[in-house]
Amino acid sequence: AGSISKMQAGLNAHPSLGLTYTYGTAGFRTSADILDPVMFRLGALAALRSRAQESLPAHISTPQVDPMGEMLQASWEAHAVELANCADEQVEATLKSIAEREGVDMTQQAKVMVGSDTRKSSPALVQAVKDGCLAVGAHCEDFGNLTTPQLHYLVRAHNDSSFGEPTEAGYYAKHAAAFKRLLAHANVSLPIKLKVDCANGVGAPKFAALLPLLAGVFEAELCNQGEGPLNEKCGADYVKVQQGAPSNMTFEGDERCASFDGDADRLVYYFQRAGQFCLLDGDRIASLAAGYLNELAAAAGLSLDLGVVQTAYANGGSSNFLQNEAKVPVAFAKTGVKHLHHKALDFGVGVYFEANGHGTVLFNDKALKTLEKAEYATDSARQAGAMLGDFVQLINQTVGDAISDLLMVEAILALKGMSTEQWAAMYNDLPNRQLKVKVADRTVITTTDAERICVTPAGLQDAINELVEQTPQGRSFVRPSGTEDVVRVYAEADTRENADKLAYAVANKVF
Ligand code: NG1
Repeated sequence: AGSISKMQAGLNAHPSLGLTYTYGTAGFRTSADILDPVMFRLGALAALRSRAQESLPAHISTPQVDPMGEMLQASWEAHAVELANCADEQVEATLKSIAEREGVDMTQQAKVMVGSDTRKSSPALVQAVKDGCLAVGAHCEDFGNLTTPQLHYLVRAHNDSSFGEPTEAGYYAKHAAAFKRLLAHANVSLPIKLKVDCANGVGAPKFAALLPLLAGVFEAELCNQGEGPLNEKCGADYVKVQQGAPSNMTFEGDERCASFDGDADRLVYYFQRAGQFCLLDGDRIASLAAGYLNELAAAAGLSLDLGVVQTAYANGGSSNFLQNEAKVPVAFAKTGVKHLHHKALDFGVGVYFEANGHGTVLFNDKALKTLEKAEYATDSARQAGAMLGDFVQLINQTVGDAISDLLMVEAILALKGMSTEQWAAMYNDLPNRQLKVKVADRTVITTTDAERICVTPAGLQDAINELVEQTPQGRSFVRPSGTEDVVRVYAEADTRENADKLAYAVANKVF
């Protein structure tokens, strides 16, 4: 009876608004004003998820996360949708039915870890999650403000002590130590200096908290630290889509700059070349990382089976460079990091990045065993092997992490003695254009082959093919967004003019 009254109290405090919610890419993506009842129910569902894994904590931020710090399993996404959309009177019965279907023992202890960002909506949403946990008798630990990847780290570290100390300080200590061990081998003048646009998000205070641990080795000047609205005219997405600098940031010459996005899971770099803005996106980061980790593996005499996973948005210049020049295998996955993450585990070392800067590098169990058991013939091979081990520590293996990815890029550039200019010269990007098209019902568009081919509506793919054929080095595709009510159009071609022309012509076919 006690738990029933707690549930009823929770439902009274977080009543249904009678709306229908859809699960987008890794979460319910809608206005915070209408998320209160959803977060209450997700609190209860996360407790069940935790119980399903024998008391391993699950966690919630808007993207829901599994106990090993990875994205929520698809079957549980369906449970989340069912629970978010049932009537208040059905919440308890729905939870019970999900528990039965998943074989969850409701008497098991449960723990849910929750984190939030700097938006004003956060405290109320966190309270709703806590009440949801309380309603089903689960313990909820509130970590306060965190970047999304930090919360993934904490969940993983909590469940796997070999991963790191399960505290925010543990996150900083682990990454700073690995970075400094790597930098000890670099022959560059220190400290390394960088300008970082923090998108007015939670990345600003969190990155600032790491910097003292890197004193003397690395310094960053932070911009857009929260003085304006989240992601407004700044942040990784703005910079990538506009192909221009964020506001409130000035830089000169070849000064190296980076942008996080609002929750610090995406990272892009940029600088100026002869007064021209020059973007180094997720494809560049993947190419840099794949090339260097392959060099280290060769120096260590190890065969680690490294490959890159990209999406249809990867610039054709990068795919061509990786496959034909760097001789790295490239696999394609659907948009959304959980698809890339999954595919990356097929490789020993799976480098996955979306062009927008969201990604990481995964070392699968086989590669980790190879590293662990390696016997080295020479000191330099042993050193290369140890450095690979330091990269395993430096890179957040749970999910794309702007802070950890930034340290990886800086370490590689320093170790290679490579300038920003040289990094940009690895290959040339094909000019490209992304457009959003509003349509009455975006679900009429369905795709196949990692979203590169349209299946429906009939005739659309033929129309795209025809336009592409008329365009030198043309490539274009359309797909419904998983996070916004729009259809996205992508086009690339030999010149900016042709890329724009192709994108607008394809967009016209979508209407
Ligand atoms: P949608 O809205 O499905 O295109 C966007 C990004 C994804 C991914 C998700 C989640 C593009 C073209 N799409 O998805 O790559 O990052 O948001 O953040 O950048």
